[in-house]
Amino acid sequence: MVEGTQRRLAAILSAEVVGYSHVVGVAETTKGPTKDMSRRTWLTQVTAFSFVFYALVPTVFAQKRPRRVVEVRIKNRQVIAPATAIKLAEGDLVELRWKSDEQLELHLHGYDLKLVVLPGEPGVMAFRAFASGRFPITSHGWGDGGHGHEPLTYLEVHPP
Ligand SMILES: [Cu+2]
Repeated sequence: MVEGTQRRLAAILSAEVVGYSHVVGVAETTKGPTKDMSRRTWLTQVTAFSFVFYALVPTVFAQKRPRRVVEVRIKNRQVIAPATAIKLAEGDLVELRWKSDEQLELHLHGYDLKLVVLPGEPGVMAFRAFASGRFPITSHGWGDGGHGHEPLTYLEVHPP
């Protein structure tokens, strides 16, 4: 009974390791117990290998691009920070955090994102910079009305 369970466990574990070693490139562990290695020692190694594999998974995913956060401040109908265009790299995960002393409706051209920002209530535009280029960001209205369409600033997405 116990023997059977152990055999099943070993079968499951070795099947897992065959799959994982294919990915990781470790062939040694998949051969099963050698003559001078007990089944228990082999099982221990296989289990340890599985743990190592799972421990590595978050590291692999962590190598993706980090989220870029840019604080943008508007005062007297002008972008005062950042002083120049908002510069990003293509593929960046972006979060533009807007603060304004006056209500306005923002329009990020190209990406075609719109956002109403109220004074004292920061607004967020979150997106992936999938397209490179120089995109104007305009206001579609200040306060309760008024339709300005002069670029407030530009979003510059640089190719990799
Ligand atoms: Cu517009």
